[in-house]
Amino acid sequence: MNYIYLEEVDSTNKYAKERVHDLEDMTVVYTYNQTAGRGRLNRKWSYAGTDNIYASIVLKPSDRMLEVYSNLTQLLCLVLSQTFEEYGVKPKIKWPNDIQINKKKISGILAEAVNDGYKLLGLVLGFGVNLNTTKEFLDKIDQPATSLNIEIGYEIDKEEFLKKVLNRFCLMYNSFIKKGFLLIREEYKSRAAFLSEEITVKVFDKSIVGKAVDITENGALTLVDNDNKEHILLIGDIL
Ligand code: BT5
Repeated sequence: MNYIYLEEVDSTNKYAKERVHDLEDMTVVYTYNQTAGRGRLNRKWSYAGTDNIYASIVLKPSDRMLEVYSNLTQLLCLVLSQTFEEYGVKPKIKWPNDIQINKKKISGILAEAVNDGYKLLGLVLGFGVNLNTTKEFLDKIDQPATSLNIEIGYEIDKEEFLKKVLNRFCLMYNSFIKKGFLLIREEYKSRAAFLSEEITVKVFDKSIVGKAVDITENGALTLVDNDNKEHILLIGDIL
């Protein structure tokens, strides 16, 4: 892995996307001062202070987009969950891209692809993790949120946490690209929040209500609505 540390940046994802041509495969861009962090669909990732993680992994697996690349978010969700577990907590994955502890968001992932026509220039897998922050900060977020220090009661070494995540990711990455989501399906499902629960999923401007029954071989969420109709969702937000 190559490391690029930035003293301050607006967004590590934006930085990596703009320089994707020049960055090598398996490069991590990270900072402890991210001034304009981004979430999905133009949402924001709020800055929790210098003792938290703001990082983006640049990947260049091939020059065309394959379906398995869209599952890399889920691989990183699992890797982050397993890392949290090393600290004795029980994280849950809120499909498709959040990690929660005690039903509060502690980490989010933003996966983006950079293309030139049909050519894939690279993938940027960004993640933010709240490791050391305050209740005052978390209370200002517009959904329940938490931080590892608050969950376990002591300060977390951010460099060590980041290294653990990247080591785990590297160990699984090559076989994941070959074997796909199936490689981690059971591990992912065992940590998935909401399975067998009644939920509402927002897909763009449409809402679907139903029971979450499964995560498919491709990492899609299967929902069965009240008319017994099955919906297989590749994107969306569980409300
Ligand atoms: C995400 O989007 O959760 C993806 C977040 C990715 C952030 C990383 S940081 C490094 C890299 N560079 C970037 O610019 N971004 C990536 P989404 O699922 O859309 O969730 C966004 C929502 O999460 C917001 O609307 C808030 O409700 C909530 N949120 C924002 N900041 C938070 C925080 N620090 N902790 C917990 N929740 C937060």
